[in-house]
Amino acid sequence: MDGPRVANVERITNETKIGLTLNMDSLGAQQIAIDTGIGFLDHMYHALAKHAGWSLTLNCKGDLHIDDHHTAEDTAIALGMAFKQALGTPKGIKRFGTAYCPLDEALARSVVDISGRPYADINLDLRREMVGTLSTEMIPHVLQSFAFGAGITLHVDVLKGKNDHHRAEAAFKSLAVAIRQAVERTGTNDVPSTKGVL
Ligand SMILES: [Mn+2]
Repeated sequence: MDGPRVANVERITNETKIGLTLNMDSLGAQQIAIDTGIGFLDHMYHALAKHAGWSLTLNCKGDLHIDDHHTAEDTAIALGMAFKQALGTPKGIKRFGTAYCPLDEALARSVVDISGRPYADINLDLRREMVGTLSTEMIPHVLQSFAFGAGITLHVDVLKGKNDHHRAEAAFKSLAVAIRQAVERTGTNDVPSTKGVL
């Protein structure tokens, strides 16, 4: 049995100062503490970590006096970097993951491929300008930035739902469950690619 897949990331720019620790194998003993200064973003990262089976601490001091853009984008990049770092060489994992998650009337679908090729197609169709203090336009951007930081292929579609809080949260939950499936260990040392490398 291999040890837990962990990463520590510190990412400091003139716009944001981020500290992050990730343990992808802590189901049953999860510790999650998120503080980005944007409540709804914290809620989304918490949902992602919880349903992916991660322990995650994420602190960000960002330039929120400007707006939410840098904080939302940079935390997503840092989380993607941590994911990539924790996973290491993608061997002995399932590679693909698909999940549907409902939240009341909302229904979201996420499909991931731990491909090493960053790609994101995100369709949330959010209608409000803001959810809490997070601009809704940043929500698909967060998912895209995570995918690019992680180097994964990600398709997220919200298929139904009238409430934007529900639509967004269902999207993050479905991403979490799809990722949990994709990174699940197969018990082999196989590289899941016909190319022999990912
Ligand atoms: Mn909620």
